Amino acid sequence: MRFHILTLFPEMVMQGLHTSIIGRAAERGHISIEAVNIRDYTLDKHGKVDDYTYGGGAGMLMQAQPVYDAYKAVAEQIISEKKPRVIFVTPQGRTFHQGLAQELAREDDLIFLCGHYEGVDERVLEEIVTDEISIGDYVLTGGELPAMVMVDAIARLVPGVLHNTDSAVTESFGDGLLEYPQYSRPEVWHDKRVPQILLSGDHAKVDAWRLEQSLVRTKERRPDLYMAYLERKKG
Ligand code: 9D3
Repeated sequence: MRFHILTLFPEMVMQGLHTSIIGRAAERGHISIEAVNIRDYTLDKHGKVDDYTYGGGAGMLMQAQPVYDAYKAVAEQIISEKKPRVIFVTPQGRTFHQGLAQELAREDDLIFLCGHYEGVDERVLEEIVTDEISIGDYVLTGGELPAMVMVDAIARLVPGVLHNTDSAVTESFGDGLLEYPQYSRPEVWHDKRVPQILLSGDHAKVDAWRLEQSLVRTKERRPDLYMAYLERKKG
């Protein structure tokens, strides 16, 4: 999988991602990450990439030309036959979730467009964007952190990125349930004992206890996930 991120802050994106487990996977060649500076593609002699909005109103808008030319430069380098999905990260998009991460992890290339200022000229979005995605209902200062969140969630699902191959499947959200509580040494800490069943050595009983804990937690904390789990079990 090759990630291409169109942004005004390429160093922020590269620093964040290369310091994580995802950076190690990039070094090992399972994925590649490039951040393309949209400003490098402006035709404005002062390096300007924004302008006032027609119709008035506060704030500046990212102009179509530099965004389009940055996209073109990336698209021309792509070796895959398949047309790449172009994800505009925006509060107006549908909300990112694990199922979408799984779907996107099957692509050869993904292009992310990070907006800034008050937004991006609609005309270039119409021409290049295939998906508009948000990471949730809160206001951030730019699309870089959302793009990094999505790259992290998608990259760890690419085969070979995580060493423990089944950890990506059995964790929270893999089966739609929250995780059970976990304990390590010592057996007693601050007068709190590790649940006795975990010391029993009876793996079947341990598995049953963990499933029950997952169910109780999910029902209490995430009734939405619990209902979906019950629906799936009914089939
Ligand atoms: C309050 C400002 N808004 C109205 C003028 C527009 C606005 C533009 C750009 C609000 C936030 C942003 C920056 N955020 C993103 O680009 C973004 C985002 C987010 O803020 N929250 C959750 N997901 C995403 S994806 C991209």
